[in-house]
Amino acid sequence: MRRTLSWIIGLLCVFGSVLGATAHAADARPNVLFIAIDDLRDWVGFLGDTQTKTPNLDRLAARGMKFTRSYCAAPVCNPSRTALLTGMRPGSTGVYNNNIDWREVVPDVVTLPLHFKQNGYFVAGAGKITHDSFKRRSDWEEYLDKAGGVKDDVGGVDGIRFGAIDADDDDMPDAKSVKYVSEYLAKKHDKPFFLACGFKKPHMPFSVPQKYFDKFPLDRIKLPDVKADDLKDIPPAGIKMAQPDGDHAAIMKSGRWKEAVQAYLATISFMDTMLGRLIENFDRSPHRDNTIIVLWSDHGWHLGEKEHWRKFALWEEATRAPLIWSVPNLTLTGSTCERPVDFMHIYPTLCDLCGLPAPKHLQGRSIRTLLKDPQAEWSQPAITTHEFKNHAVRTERWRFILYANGDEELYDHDADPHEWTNLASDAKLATVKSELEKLLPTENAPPGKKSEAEVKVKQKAKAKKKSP
Ligand SMILES: [Ca+2]
Ligand SMILES: [Ca+2]
Repeated sequence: MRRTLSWIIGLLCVFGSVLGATAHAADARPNVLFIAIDDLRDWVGFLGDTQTKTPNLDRLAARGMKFTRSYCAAPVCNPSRTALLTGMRPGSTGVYNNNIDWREVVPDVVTLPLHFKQNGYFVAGAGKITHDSFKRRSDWEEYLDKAGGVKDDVGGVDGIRFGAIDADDDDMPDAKSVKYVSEYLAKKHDKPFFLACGFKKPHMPFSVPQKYFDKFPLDRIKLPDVKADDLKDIPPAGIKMAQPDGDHAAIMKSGRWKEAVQAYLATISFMDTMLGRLIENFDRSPHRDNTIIVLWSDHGWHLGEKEHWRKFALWEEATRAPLIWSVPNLTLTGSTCERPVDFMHIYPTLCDLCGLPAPKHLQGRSIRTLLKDPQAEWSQPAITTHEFKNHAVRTERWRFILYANGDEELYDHDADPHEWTNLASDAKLATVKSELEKLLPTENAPPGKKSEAEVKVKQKAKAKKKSP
């Protein structure tokens, strides 16, 4: 009898501790602060740019791990964000541009925030996380839907919009997003959270209060390094992406290149200031020691390199985008990882770090080993896709671009960090090229149906431009 009793008590104890451990483990899961930035290229101090002013990004990079070779999956807002948030590449979904509604193409996909919600996290966000036209509110428990705004389209050169505005920091949508997220951070919570803060700047218009322009006097602005005949060795498919007769021709004609560069720098500085507010509030919060921070920008930006402006291309300027990870008890302070990564890793890595199962449809891999040891073995390249069947692959040394029509570009970053000399026709590099080609995605889904709402928005904008 006594033995039976002690056996029962023993069993109860085991049961109790299992239950207790489960409850305890659930409580101990880390929170996630997910920070998305719109159109921020590699003009940040922590990647070596000396003209930009990004003290807060630099400080955040210094507390965790910065990546020197981080690339978007697509150099356009909607396909980049769709790939990151669904875990599927553009070639798998057919979401190649801003006019394709991912919600219609992959309606049942479990996105990153939805996955966290389904696994017991409180999931909330503010600002731009998905492309603005294609929000899916049901993925979130709470979302700051309307951050309001100021009239900020004050001029520019054709499609390149920039100019100082008469506004206070607090009037800007990014300030409202930061406030919303900070208020959540200030409180204690029963459940772990996944909290997203999507900055809208430095996306165009490059329009922020005058004080940010004043930090960059026009007579001291340094234009990007460009090679005058850089397009000479670029095949027709590349020229078509560069569109030298478009934005660049207009900027050159206007004589306002330096002003545009100044405005982009001012807009980055504004965004950095807002990030500073967020991190300051985070550090004061009760969550600072148990929260993973991941910060990424959805793609890069050209400001005249290859006579190209904006994103929409497969070169370094359009595809390289800042990436920072800060993971408690994992990333070393001030560490740097030089392995090439694209943003397909973010979804599986967050699952891995938070103890969530990784959904089967995810195409990237967790980078936990790199977060622990930035020099760890890593065989994956970074891959970027722009429009149907145009791909770029980036390894530590090379960039290889293969366009849908078979045109090619090959750059050796050891010798040519600006990608000025296309080596694709160099017979000595034929093997290098074919090895790189093997790394490209083989799946090339036809483009998804264009969203009617987006087509209408475009038509309206066109009509507006034509009328005086
Ligand atoms: Ca963007
Ligand atoms: Ca060239």
